[in-house]
Amino acid sequence: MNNFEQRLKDLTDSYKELISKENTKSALGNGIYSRYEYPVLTAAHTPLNWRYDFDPERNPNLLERIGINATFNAGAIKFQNKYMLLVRVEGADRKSFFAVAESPNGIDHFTFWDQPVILPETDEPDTNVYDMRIVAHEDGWMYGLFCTERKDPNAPAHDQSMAVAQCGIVRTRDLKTWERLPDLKTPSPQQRNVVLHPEFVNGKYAFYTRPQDGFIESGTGGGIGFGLSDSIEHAVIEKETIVDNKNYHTVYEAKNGMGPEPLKTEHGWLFLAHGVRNTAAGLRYVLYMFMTDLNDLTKVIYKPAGYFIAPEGEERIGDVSNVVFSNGWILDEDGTIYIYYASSDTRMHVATSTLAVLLDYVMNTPADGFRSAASVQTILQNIESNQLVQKN
Ligand code: M1P
Repeated sequence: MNNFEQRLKDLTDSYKELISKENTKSALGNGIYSRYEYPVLTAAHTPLNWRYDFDPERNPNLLERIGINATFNAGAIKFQNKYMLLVRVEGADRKSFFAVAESPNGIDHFTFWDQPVILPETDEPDTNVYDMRIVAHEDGWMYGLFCTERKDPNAPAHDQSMAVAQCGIVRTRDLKTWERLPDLKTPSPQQRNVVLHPEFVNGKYAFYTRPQDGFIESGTGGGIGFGLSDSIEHAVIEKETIVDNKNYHTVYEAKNGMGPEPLKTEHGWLFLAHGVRNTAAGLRYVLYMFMTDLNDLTKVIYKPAGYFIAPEGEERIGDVSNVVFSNGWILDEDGTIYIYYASSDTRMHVATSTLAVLLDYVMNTPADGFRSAASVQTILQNIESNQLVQKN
């Protein structure tokens, strides 16, 4: 075997071993969800065919010609009985694109489809696209809402990072062919983390938004907003109502944003979101949960204090360290919930729970008292009720 053939064999063997690795639940957790030992997707999971030119004449040293940097922030949907992730794949050139990876069981054996999603563009080409939320709407389509980023036309020549983020919209019936619709229009100068509500509300399409003034800073905006549009083909929101605001001295002090689409339960709509606070080490992103009223989507009725998932162990390290981010989850017929989350803008993980357990968590975890003394009171009450339990 010559060097080319040997290297090809080594690459292929190592790729096959990676994608056939079984995932196992991590040891005793907090009872609310279980983490898994391995990430479900990394850059190394992307097909060799995307990265290598296999022609020995053109690529005698079998070099990687197209580098992939990360696989993260994936939308999720169950389709044709498979667990599908709409993955944000980021190349070494920093450009993100979408690709479908499927698994038979939701926790391992995730395999990318042969080619990335071919995303149609509007008249204004996207510079970068990322973080798709894929939602099966009651109108029969699957919609993908994502962030489309373009250079700010008002940026001075010395500033090459000023950008405008808006919400792009595509729809599909098979995850293969995608129809691009015009970008969402809202009163806010910038939008990220926009999610489509799965049902009509008063006969209109309902969106969760995240109004923000600048590309990174939410400024006077921030908070998870809500708005209605008559049409999805020309989606326009005239008025955004804040459902869940950023708040001083909480894990969502600097900004927050929607995760995946909310899940309908008998008690209310269940939400997973991310909260951001600033630290000396930079921004820290965690996930938190809340529930809104079944009939009034803008009314929060339960909200546990603090975070639901925070970065742990190797999750803390990556391209943008100290970040967990989720824009996809799947509720199975048996009540299992697969929460797909990315760590540090680098790789994808899964955590599993059940609807019953998450309802217990959201409805029975103490709310934030917003002061240290209130937190101590909550612990004292717990100690007192435990003493009663131990006496009986
Ligand atoms: O780097 C962390 C995250 O930052 C942004 O999220 P947000 O708009 O809430 O600040 C997004 O770019 C997201 O993709 C990224 O994971």
